[in-house]
Amino acid sequence: MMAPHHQPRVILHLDMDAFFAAVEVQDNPDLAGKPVIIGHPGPRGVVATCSYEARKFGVRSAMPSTTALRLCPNGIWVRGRMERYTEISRSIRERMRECTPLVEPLSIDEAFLDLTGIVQDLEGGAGIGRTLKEQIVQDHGLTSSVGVAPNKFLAKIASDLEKPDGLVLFPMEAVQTRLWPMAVEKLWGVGPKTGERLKAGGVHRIEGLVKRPESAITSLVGERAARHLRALARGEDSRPVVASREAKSISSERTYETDLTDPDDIDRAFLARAEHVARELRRDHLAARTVHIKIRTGDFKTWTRAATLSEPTNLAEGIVHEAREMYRARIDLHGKGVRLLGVGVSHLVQADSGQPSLFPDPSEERARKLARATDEVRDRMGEKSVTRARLLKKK
Ligand code: TTP
Ligand code: MG
Repeated sequence: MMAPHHQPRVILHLDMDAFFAAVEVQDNPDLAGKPVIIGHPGPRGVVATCSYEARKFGVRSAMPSTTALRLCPNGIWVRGRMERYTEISRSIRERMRECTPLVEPLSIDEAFLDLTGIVQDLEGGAGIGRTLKEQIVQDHGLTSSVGVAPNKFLAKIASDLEKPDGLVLFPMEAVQTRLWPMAVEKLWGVGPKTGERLKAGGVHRIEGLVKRPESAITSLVGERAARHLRALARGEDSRPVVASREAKSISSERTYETDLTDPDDIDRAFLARAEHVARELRRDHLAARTVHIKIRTGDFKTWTRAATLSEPTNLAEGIVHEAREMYRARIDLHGKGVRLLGVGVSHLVQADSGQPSLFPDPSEERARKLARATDEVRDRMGEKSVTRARLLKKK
């Protein structure tokens, strides 16, 4: 049942504390109380996360390992074990789904739950939060932090307020006292650029967005962003909690007038389909865990293959890499040409958590920036305006 619109909602956000590091400590008690850093300490490595003991030295997620080594020379480095974290993440999600079917995972260690109609008020939501936290301790020995509020934005702000092991209720009345003093960067959608522009205009704290006249904010960041940010600053956010779209899929296929036989043409065809799918994903703020391909030859024989990525992506690069790999290694056309070629994705997850990627790497960051830039141009100039050089190149 959908709740009537006027009924205040009860939204819960849960985020695990120092997730990867806490799992390693749990699985190896020798590490307890020590500065544990997850990542590879080599010159090109980055920190995935670290224990709170290591944070005291200034070590942070996404920091170059060389910096972390300098800040915390006695840190204990542990290679990440993604399968283990995924396994625990799934089990926690199951616990969440015992509370409500409306669970929206944001990343491997956080999710929103819509408890409207299941509990009466925020207090009731906090009760569920307490139970969930206890269950996760019992199941896995891990602590988490929970925020309960009338919407997603405030719930996420709240879960961060008393980390680790926090449980914070954030009613509308707390907006002035607890939200307004925060730095503008705390708002969803304020990246470094927007942050700079706001600060250059003298808006440092969230309060400034509300207290200044709307026209002043519009002149700094444009009309759309101004409206969006001012609503958040007032504590308003009407986005619904959307149950995980793991069942949904997106695909793109094309039939060719003459069968493709040249490996370069086939490579290009994969890229074109992957670009299409990646763009759809980004448009819906989704990322995919599984890539599918479909190939049909002139004699109507059809092959389908699927593979799961180590982490979700919405970039053409990641999708096409996996697609070509499956084609090369797992399909043998016996010399026949390709009549139809399709690329699809499934196991979709929300991509707009504002969190940098797990194990970020520079080439992926570049690809992400490029995708963002071409999306922007296409939004303004139309779908056909930007095409990868690789697509046009005719050998
Ligand atoms: P976070 O929830 O951002 O961090 P955390 O759980 O380690 O610590 P906190 O107590 O502050 O919530 O991210 C969850 C996991 O995702 C984290 O344990 C490791 C991974 N991660 C990366 O691999 N790279 C990153 O840049 C970030 C931010 C997280
Ligand atoms: Mg976390």
